[in-house]
Amino acid sequence: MAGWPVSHYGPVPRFRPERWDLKVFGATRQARPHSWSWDEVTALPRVGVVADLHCAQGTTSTGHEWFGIPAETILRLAPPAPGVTHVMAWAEYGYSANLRLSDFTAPTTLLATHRGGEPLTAEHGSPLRLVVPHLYGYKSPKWLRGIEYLTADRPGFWEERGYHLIGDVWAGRRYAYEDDGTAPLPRS
Ligand SMILES: Nc1nc2c(c(=O)[nH]1)N[C@H]1C(S)=C(S)[C@@H](COP(=O)(O)O)O[C@H]1N2
Ligand SMILES: [Mo]
Repeated sequence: MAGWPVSHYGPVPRFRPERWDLKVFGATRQARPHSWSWDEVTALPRVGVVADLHCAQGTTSTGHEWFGIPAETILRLAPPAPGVTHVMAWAEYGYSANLRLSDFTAPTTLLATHRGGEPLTAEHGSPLRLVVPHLYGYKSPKWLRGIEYLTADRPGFWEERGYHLIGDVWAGRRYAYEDDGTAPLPRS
């Protein structure tokens, strides 16, 4: 798609609906995992959010009309245990991104199925990707498959490699070393 660069690590997975599920696991209130089939996911109410996508490596693409399930809905359907402070969003092939619970439940955080009125393309995360507009792109996993509830923060894929644990666009924090001291320094 013109004006929308593709950026990710590793191959683009193939979507097989019959083998696909979305799992919520970790510290759930009922101490058991929840899972949804693709049909169940697409039966959930969806909303639109217009937002830009800021890659921490410099490219910004603007004005995406995302359409998807508010992340808050997932929290309501699969409530977290009282001590949950963060989530790890898991994608195909083990890609992951940690988020504060408050970033995950922000009103503009979506589990997106569409962009610009069309289903997501494979390169951009089909069938489902997380969109967290106020954080850098590495916090918006494409090919989303799971949400793990955490009772303590833990670095995800890029965060383990020196990227910032929170990744706030407006604070300009891309790397752990740009921090104010609330996150560990990158390992060398
Ligand atoms: N599964 C997965 N999701 C990912 C990535 C990745 O490597 N793997 N890269 C992230 C990064 S760094 C960015 S900037 C955005 C880019 O999204 P786009 O290719 O749709 O523009 O995807 C994010 N989601
Ligand atoms: Mo990125």
